[in-house]
Amino acid sequence: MTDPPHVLCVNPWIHDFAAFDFWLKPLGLLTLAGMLRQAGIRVSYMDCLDRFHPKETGFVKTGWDGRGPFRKTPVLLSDMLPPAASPLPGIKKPFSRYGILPDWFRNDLASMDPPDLILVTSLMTYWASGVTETIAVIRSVFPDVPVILGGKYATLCHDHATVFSGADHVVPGPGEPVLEEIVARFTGFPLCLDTPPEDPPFPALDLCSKLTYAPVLTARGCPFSCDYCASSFLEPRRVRRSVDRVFEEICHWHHGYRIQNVAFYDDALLVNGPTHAYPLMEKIIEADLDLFFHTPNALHVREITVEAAELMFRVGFKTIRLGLETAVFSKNRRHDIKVQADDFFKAVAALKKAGFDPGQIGAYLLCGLPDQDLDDVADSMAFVRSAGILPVLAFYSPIPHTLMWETAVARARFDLDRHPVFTNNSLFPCVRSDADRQRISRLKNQGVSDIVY
Ligand code: B12
Repeated sequence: MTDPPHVLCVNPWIHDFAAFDFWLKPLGLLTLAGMLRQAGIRVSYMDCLDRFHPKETGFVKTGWDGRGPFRKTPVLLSDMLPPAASPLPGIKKPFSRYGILPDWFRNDLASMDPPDLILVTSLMTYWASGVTETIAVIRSVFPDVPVILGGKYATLCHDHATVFSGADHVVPGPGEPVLEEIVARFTGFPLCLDTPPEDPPFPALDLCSKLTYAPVLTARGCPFSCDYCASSFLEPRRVRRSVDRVFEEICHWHHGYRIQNVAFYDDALLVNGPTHAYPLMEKIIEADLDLFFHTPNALHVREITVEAAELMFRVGFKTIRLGLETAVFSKNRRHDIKVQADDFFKAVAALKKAGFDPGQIGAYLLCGLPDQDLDDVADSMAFVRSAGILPVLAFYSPIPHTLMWETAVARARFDLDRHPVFTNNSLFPCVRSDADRQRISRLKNQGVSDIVY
């Protein structure tokens, strides 16, 4: 092929027991779309999670912070899984497809100019069946167009995705280094990208039908290797973007698209703050931009100095989430050794002194770990409350390629290897007793939930 190909990028449906647009955008796929577009490729985008689809009537609700609920269609879990996942354990929770209706998607595909190549992303591993359903609909409209799958499910469950997703090719890891090769192999077009890896074009968020917030990454990767987390497997190298470029990107969405809410997707936003996040915040304060910032991913407690807290308050951070994990400091911490009680109190004091209202500050606590004593969770919640801020429970989801995976598989109440859905955190897969699961539900009601289950 000599003419540049037409590439369709697709964000698949979510299949889950609950889901919410918790500042959830396929940033990686849209970054690849931005790179292709910059290289002169025609790029289309279809978002199965579009809350603002033209066929949507009277449903669209959006909070002041840009978040909102997805359309929800109940489906049967058993219909959504391949036979290999059977027999299903007795899961009673209602299961749903989140996003636009399949007919809308099918019609949108059928009425578009046929693409030469289709790139599908994947976010949470346990949304795997949503990916399979999305690819099946794509196939029904474009049986001969190559479908390439990438993203988190493709990376963390590569073998499973290769067998069950229905894609022609499943690509693990970051897409940037393999994009030229994929386009050449599946379309014959000799794509030439000349973007430096640390400075790709802005993600093509403008392809979304409506933008109510912008996700922004200041760096990729995390310097810590907590044993429940896949970050060091997914992003083995920490790569920081230039402060000027991140500032330019924030201004681009703010001025060009009237975006006021920015969600940082960083794993470790404040790490090396004095040479990275601080100068960025100073630039934004100096430019007097009227912005609200959110950190749905935890901030490291030890990085919250008086200076960091003041900058965060002045620049417009609205929701602060601290990564505490547990407050049972006396036991041998299995996860990491990031935080001690003193660090935590110092961080909370710095945030309050800077002007944050205690209601804006929450601390994530892990709940549902293999062999976890739930008294520890209850004690940790009390500890967080004693500092005058909110306990936010983060329910454990076992992730392949993490240090904790083997233990989770051994302790789980389901066969986790059979299908990623069994790792879904709302099933509390590693909490074996009914009484403990009921207790978790009670604890959940006493804390704050960031994600609506
Ligand atoms: C930002 C983030 C979030 C954001 C939004 C995430 C999003 N857009 O999906 C928020 C804050 C909402 C979030 C929430 C949660 N998260 Co989170 N999150 C992340 C984080 C830190 C970065 C993800 C990201 O955007 N990376 C940057 C972009 C550029 O990467 P990317 O999208 O993967 O794309 C690249 C490649 O995958 C590839 N690629 C992508 N698509 C395609 C397509 C093709 C064709 C190709 C070739 C390549 C390709 O190329 C891209 C560019 O390099 C990751 C950790 C990490 N370091 O990855 C955890 C992570 C994804 N989250 C995780 C978890 C557990 C959660 C929570 C469940 C936490 C909790 N207990 O509450 C919630 C659940 C959310 C929900 N149910 O709605 C887990 C995933 C677990 C899983 N089973 O899959 C991760 C891996 C962290 C961990 N603990 O290990 N998260």
